[in-house]
Amino acid sequence: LRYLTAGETHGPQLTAIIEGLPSNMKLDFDALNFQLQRRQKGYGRGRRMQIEKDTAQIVGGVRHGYTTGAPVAVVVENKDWTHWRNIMNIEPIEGSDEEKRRVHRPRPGHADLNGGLKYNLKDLRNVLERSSARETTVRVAVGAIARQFLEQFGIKVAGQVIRIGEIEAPPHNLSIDELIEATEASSVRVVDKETEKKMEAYIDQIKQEGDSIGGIVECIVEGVPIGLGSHVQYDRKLDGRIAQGVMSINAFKGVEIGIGFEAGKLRGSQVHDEILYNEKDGFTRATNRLGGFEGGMTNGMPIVVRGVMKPIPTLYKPLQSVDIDTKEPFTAQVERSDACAVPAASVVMEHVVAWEVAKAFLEKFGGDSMEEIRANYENYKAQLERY
Ligand code: EPS
Repeated sequence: LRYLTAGETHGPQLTAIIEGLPSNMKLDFDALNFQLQRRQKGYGRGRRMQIEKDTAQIVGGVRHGYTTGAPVAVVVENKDWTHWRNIMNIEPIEGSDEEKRRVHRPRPGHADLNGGLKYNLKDLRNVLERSSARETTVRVAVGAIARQFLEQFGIKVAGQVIRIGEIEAPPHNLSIDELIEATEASSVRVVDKETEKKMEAYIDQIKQEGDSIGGIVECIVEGVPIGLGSHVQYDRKLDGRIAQGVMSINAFKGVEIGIGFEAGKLRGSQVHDEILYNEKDGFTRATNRLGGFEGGMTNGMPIVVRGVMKPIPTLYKPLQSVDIDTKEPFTAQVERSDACAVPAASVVMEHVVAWEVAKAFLEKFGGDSMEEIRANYENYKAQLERY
């Protein structure tokens, strides 16, 4: 299972091609678009989200609502493109004002300068258009398909915001369904209403000061069978692959599984999850500090992943930089940005994690049709019971 994406933030569309999905998988188009809408929400988003109405068009690999086993092609239009037609035109245009609109002032924290130097591009728009977090739209579309696949095997994915800047959400012990319901009803994807109010006020303050703010998000995957991923080779360790996926989300600077960095402060006896057994559930764990992983394999406990997002670097409050033409210093001035995109990033992370889990699931139970995969899965479950 693999996919590639293409498309620019102000180009006509974002495109993804997914290869390796089985045949006979029912696709719920409304559920797919619901995930795209979730990504667009969140307190602290900028004006761009009022322009976009993200919907996925499937343009290959699906017929009468079911996958055929052929590559699935997904397209999401950029409504904002109509305002950028000339600047983003693919063919050269006569009398183009493109030179005047050239971006030559790199923003600290963005891909602008590194990308310009590396690809030898003197218009930094050619870098920023692709490095924009707009691309996460189509990654959510892809992940939403993976999520639907997982749901057919009783696997559920949830996400929540743990921190925005100085404000931390208190712990809770909701079930995954309750968590999904509570975060869905929150503007900042937290359970606690008091925290939600504090976070909103905090984001307002940050915005007013011309600044931006990041945070920490968590993803939980429940219903995962024991044994996804493998200890035998570095690139088969599923926790490692999830970490790569999460780090690849725009602006993410760190990942942890389970108690993560806390493990460096505690003793072995305080970290490891004791093994229990009962007739009904088989082998279980007393706790889940290791976030569902031992030896790069799932252990049947929920997968718990956290990621930290840095504040968005496009600031109203200018930072010092250097013009690539004149080599003179300047302070960047911008027009449009998200003061906080942490709630949206939480939705993105759910889908990035769902993708990695679906991929590992297909590697273990792989088959060309849903029927074949289901038979392999049932067979493995029976084997676990007999063990
Ligand atoms: C982004 C900048 C903003 C965000 C964008 C990511 O876009 P624009 O430059 O058009 O105002 O709104 O996010 C999205 C478009 C999106 O769909 O999430 C950036 O520089 O990364």
